Amino acid sequence: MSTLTFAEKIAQAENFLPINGTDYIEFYVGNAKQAAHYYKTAFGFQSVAYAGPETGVRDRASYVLQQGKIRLVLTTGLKSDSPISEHVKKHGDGVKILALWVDDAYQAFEETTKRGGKPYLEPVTLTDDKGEVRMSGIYTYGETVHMFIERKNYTGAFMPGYEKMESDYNPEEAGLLYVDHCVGNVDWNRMIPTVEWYEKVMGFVNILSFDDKQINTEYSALMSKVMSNGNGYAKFPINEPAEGKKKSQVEEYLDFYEGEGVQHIAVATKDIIHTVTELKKRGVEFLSAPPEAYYDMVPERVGHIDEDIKKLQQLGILIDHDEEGYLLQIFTKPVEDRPTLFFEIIERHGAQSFGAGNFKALFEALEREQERRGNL
Ligand code: TYF
Ligand code: FE
Repeated sequence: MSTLTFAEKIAQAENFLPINGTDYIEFYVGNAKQAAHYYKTAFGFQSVAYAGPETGVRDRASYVLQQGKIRLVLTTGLKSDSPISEHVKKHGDGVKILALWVDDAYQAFEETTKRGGKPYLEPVTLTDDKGEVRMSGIYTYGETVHMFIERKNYTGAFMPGYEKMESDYNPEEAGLLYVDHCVGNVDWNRMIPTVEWYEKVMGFVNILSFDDKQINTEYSALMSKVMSNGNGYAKFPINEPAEGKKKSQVEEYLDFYEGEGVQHIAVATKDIIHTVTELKKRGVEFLSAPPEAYYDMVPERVGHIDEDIKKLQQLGILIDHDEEGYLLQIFTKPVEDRPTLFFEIIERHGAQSFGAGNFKALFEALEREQERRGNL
């Protein structure tokens, strides 16, 4: 076991790519209008901006939603030959862009491409009467992209090309605050090269690792390494399937996404009991709760927590801890018909880890779903 704290580990990252946080996450979907309605209704996101035919964009429609600091962009292609439609045809609805807020989008492109990053978008400067946004982008795993977004003095709703969107339909927020981490599933034997890519191209460091011996329930074998930038504002765990008794959950994802991609987005809340109660009321489906015995063990396994364990149990919220504190987390079922992307809701009380103590209970719940889908 390493004796370094998380803060000491991330301090070892290089800083040629200063990142201030997640700028937005863009999904390519089959019907952005309906997807936006779902994220507003079910998750409590608010309408912010729109781009599409009405605003002079001919090939796509994009809805920008926000809750706390989390910005989602839901984009659909308007013609079958659009790269967006091609992406949806292959992968189904999924994450195309993990956009990072940087100080300098031109420098970010220069620094990452000279270290081997594959260009997606050469640096551009977008301007309108609200100011200037600069952006560039490189590919990461699969067809997924990291966009680098530099916001100088921009005062518009989102960025040039988008118009502020006012809606008469504004369901209340559910307490989601910021993106905690985004996990990628990569192919067999691709975890190490992907980790090395984040080290070399992005200057990230590996802060945690789980091998298949730690994460091997009856079936759900996988390996995982968490990559972080130097201030911990960008954390990307990378999963690879591992050989188990039956099909790994990561393999199920790869089969249905038809390639590597984003597996889950973890969003933080300060009141997980309120947030999960709200989300359930609005129809968000979560993985089933672990058995009674799991909650009986909590005082012994985790020690004192501020929340009422009975309430956590009723909602199926999981509890874990590390040297620095504890965390509460719960996972939705996939939010598409393909068993691909899902969400994690997380509340941290000091703990900077990812819930390894919950892996057995969590992966058994995941396997119950895999079984129901006939993919075990
Ligand atoms: O991000 C993480 O590492 C945790 C645990 O398929 C996890 O949320 C890892 C793999 C997985 C689901 C959750
Ligand atoms: Fe997670």
